[in-house]
Amino acid sequence: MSTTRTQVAVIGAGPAGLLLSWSLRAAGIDSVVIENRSLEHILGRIRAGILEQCSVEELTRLGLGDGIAEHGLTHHGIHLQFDGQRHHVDFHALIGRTVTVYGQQAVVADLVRAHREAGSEIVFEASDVSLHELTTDAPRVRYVAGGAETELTADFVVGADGFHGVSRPSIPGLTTYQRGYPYAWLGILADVAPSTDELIYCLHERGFAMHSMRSPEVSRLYLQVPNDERIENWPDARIWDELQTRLGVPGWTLHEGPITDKSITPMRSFVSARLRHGRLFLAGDAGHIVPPTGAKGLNAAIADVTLLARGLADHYAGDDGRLEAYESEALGRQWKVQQFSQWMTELLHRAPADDDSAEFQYRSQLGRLAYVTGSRHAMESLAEQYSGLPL
Ligand code: RFL
Ligand code: PHB
Repeated sequence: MSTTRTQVAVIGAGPAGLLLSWSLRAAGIDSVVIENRSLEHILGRIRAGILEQCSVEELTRLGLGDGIAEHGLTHHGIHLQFDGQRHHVDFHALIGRTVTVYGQQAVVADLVRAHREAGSEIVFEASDVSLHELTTDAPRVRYVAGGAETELTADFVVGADGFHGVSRPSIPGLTTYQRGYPYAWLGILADVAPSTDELIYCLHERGFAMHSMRSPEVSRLYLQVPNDERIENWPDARIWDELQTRLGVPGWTLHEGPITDKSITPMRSFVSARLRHGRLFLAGDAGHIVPPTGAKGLNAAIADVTLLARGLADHYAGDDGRLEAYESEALGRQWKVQQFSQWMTELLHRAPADDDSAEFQYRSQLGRLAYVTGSRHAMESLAEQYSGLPL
């Protein structure tokens, strides 16, 4: 077994791990990123689409803003559609803030390019990753890469290995809080110009639908489907028919095009009661998951990493205050994000027909949507939360 050393061992090369390692490099701190999948796999993953204003500012501050400036689409608000009518909520007019459409895939590609140019150490296709001696001041990570077993000793280990990673299960006796939802999202990417200027979130009698986008040439659309739905039941023509039905309003056309990707994602709210165990810190989806309706998962990962990078930089400068505060600050922020994501989700999804309060809930949701789109205070609150809490 070979042995090696770094200051911070980062588990996972998703947006959280790659950004943390990049931030640490900017602060003169060494790190090694250990990822169990291949580079091609992480570059091919299609996920989030919306960056909050603070996320854009943080990425730009770290020298990662060129792609966003060139290809990001600045949106001043969103459309909320219900009862066959579309209402625009103008965040910029309400509170002077915006969001940016820029795919997580592009964020990851920008990070990989920057790391490559800087010569960062990222180990891909590492297997058997395990964490050891986390409550000592010399925690270790063992893994196998290229057939060789390595033990990496560090000052700190950061678990940025997503919901299914090894880091969170390495915390003994951990309490977690969670809830599931009785529906899932069927998402497609299509080679067709978006039919809308800004995102449409729609509650229809037949369920939620959303029109998002990736670029002026590529649309991203979602449909609420039952939890146990199989993708084989959704040939392309059925997907477009259902999108036409749910999103259609008089005088507007949803343009169809070739579907290049389709997948079904279950929904979950999840928070780990702890984000720290000795010298292990959790960041991003490793510590919490939100349903995607509020567009918060990627942004929460960026927020965690921003807080953690500040704490680690201060630690190496001799001040542990912000590192000690990381867990409570990140969790405090996360619970605000959780309640918003849950609120958006329950506002816009149709309860399943076998729920005997489904019809009551639907009408109550329509009332809530009518209130939100009719009240400046409610729209300001939505705008403030959707465009992102300050970092
Ligand atoms: P990731 O992206 O899951 O990365 C974790 C990395 O760790 C690796 N890994 C391991 N590495 C080493 N050893 C192990 N044992 C490992 N186990 C796992 C994995 O291979 C992976 O590379 O977590 P991270 O970095 O915390 O980032 C979180 C975001 O990916 C996630 O929150 C968002 O994608 C959520 N999300 C959205 N967030 C937004 O902010 N805005 C959105 O519009 C938005 N839309 C979405 C979404 C997520 C979706 N899905 C598919 C879950 C839409 C969808 C459909
Ligand atoms: C996306 O474009 O993939 C997207 C946008 C907004 C959401 C979720 C996903 O709330």
